[in-house]
Amino acid sequence: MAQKKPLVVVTRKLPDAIETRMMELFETRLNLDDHQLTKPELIEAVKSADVLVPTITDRIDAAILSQAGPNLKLIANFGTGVDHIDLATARSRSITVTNTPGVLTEDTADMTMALILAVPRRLAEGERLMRSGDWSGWSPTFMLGHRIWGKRLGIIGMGRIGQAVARRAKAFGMSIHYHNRKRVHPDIEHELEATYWESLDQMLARMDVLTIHSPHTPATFHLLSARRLKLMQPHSYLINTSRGEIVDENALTRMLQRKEIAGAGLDVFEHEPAVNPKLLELDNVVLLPHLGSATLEGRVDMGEKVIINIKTFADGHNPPDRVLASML
Ligand code: 8YV
Repeated sequence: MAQKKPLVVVTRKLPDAIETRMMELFETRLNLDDHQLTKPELIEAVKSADVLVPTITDRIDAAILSQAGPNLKLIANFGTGVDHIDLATARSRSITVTNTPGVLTEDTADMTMALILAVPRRLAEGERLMRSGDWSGWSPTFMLGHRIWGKRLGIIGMGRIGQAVARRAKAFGMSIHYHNRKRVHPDIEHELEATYWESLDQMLARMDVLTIHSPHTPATFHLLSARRLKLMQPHSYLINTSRGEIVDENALTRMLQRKEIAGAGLDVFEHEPAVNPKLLELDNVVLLPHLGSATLEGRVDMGEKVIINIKTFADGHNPPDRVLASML
């Protein structure tokens, strides 16, 4: 007898190829106009779905999960970070959670490298000047930035994305330093010629550029607190393509305003999509609207992973990308 197809509720618009395939495989409910689901809509989704496919824009907290219907057995997140999902409550309700690791590593590392170049070389500032029509011409001391070749890059979080950034930065002549909960394998340290800093505080005080690649967990919330940010040198830059909550955005903004650090490249914000309005007034920052993994190829790969996770689960097997709270 043919198995009943699971009802899969997708909260945001996904690439066409992914939505088409999902509709072939599952009973799929799409979000055609791509609006962010309201709380009542999210509750209605968890009440009826067998599988929920959320994204970072959906807060799947205990209150939402307490409304889940008996059929909801899988949350197949479209994205790697799962800080918007209450994993403990999901587990207590026997709901499996999966994510999409690996496929957005290179795209996110590319965007990080773009910011590592853009901020010290004043790329966005120069572009704004050109569009303003106010460029009066070249001069030897005009709009000087800073060289990145030969500088020290401090990577906070040396997982897949941190290592992919390190490879790129090494090719640009930067020396690689990192802080991680665990020291990485000696072969990786050797390949990247990377120096491990057990003490984040000590690393912060000695780097020219810092870049964050940790997940957002209770342990990393405001990891870069006002106190830690103050350890950075005045000529140094901060890049963040991970999660805004890891940095105290108000403290960072104050330091940028006072030129206590030289600049920042931010793709993520503490209260997305809101941005501290004072950041918008500053020239020494490059701000991007969470574009780290925003390539068509990456989003299709993420969708493929979601499909594989759902299909494997529906066929009665353990999906490949299960997220366990203990992994974070
Ligand atoms: C995605 C991300 O855009 O996968 C992640 O963790 O931060 C992003 O690159 C987003 O999370 C999709 O839900």
